[in-house]
Amino acid sequence: MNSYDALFKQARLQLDSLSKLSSLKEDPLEVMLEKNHLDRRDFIKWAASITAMLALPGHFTPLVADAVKLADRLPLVWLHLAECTGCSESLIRTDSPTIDSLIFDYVSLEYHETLMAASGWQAEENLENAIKNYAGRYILLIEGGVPTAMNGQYLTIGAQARTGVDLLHHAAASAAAIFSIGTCASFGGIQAAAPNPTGAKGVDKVISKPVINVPGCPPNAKNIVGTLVYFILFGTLPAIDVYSRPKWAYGNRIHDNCERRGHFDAGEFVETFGDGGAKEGWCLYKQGCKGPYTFNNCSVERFNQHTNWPIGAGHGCMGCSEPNFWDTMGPLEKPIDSHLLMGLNATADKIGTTLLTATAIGIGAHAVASLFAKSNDRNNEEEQS
Ligand code: FSX
Ligand code: SF4
Ligand code: F3S
Repeated sequence: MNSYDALFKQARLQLDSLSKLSSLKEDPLEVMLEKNHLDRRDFIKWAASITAMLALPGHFTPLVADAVKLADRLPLVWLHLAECTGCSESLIRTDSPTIDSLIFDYVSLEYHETLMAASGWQAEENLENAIKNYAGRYILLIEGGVPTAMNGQYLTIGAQARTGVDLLHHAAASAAAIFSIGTCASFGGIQAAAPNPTGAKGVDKVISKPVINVPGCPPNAKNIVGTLVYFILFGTLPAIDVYSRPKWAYGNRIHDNCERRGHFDAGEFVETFGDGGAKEGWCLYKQGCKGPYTFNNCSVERFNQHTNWPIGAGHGCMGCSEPNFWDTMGPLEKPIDSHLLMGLNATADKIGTTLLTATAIGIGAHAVASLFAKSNDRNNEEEQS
């Protein structure tokens, strides 16, 4: 049996056991799609694109479709901590409902501070009921960093003024799976930028259970939905990289799949925003693009119903899915200091051949990787002290 056969079997067993649970929604998915003028063909096309995105072979498409239909069996709890709500916006703000956003109507979202109708005591009661009634079964999604200084007092929520860190521990204790949605929940985000007065941290630095990080400021809606579908499909967490990001989404560098890469290799750079090179769509490296040091799938999946993405719109990547990017990727519109990157910037002026470029970028990426490793070591030391 090859590994895909084993995965296929695992998914079939998982879906069979999910189908025995009762639905938490009134209408099946088909009815919801119909109400939004989407037909079965749209849905299957979408399921095929999710299957490809998860790096699964095409014959998994019917299983992915079944997994989505069974998404109404799993309750979701979504906590907001220190952040701007951009992650939720990324998912739901579209001019017409997409299947990605509809899936979040279809799952049983038991608690989400910005989407639920309830407020005040009623909202707090909803959260407690979800935690109690679905213990061991709900998926916990966290948006936002966790302020830990002053016993977490920098963030209090609700009438009882519970701290974010306390709510997180409480909700995480009985969760079946925990996803950190966005760079804030994954790595602390802008709140954790130096000097980090609130002691903001990523979720996995605060709780001891396994956490899947889905970073990006904000993350692509497709990466949020794909992570959810993967868990429903297999009942397990996906293969992850060193920063606990799913490899299917964060396994490649922006630079490797960038539409401007040919211009980088040819030494054709935008020298100032709005110049002739900018009009020709040349490489944004000299305008501070951090695509060579950033792992994400934006160039392939794009944003806003696949219309565009930062580099397509004419601005460099800011490295928003990397740990500590506010501190390590600045200045945002200039190349990282040459002393840091061992001469990559000097080389960019002279290059014209792919070989030289690839070598230079290899050195640069390695230098940044070591920088992150050092900065992570520093964080760990701080935590232990
Ligand atoms: Fe904002 Fe989310 Fe950035 Fe953070 O996205 S878009 S500050 S990652 O937590 O709301
Ligand atoms: Fe694309 Fe940025 Fe790489 Fe240039 S440096 S090819 S704009 S990712
Ligand atoms: Fe972020 Fe760069 Fe993508 S800034 S959205 S990782 S192109």
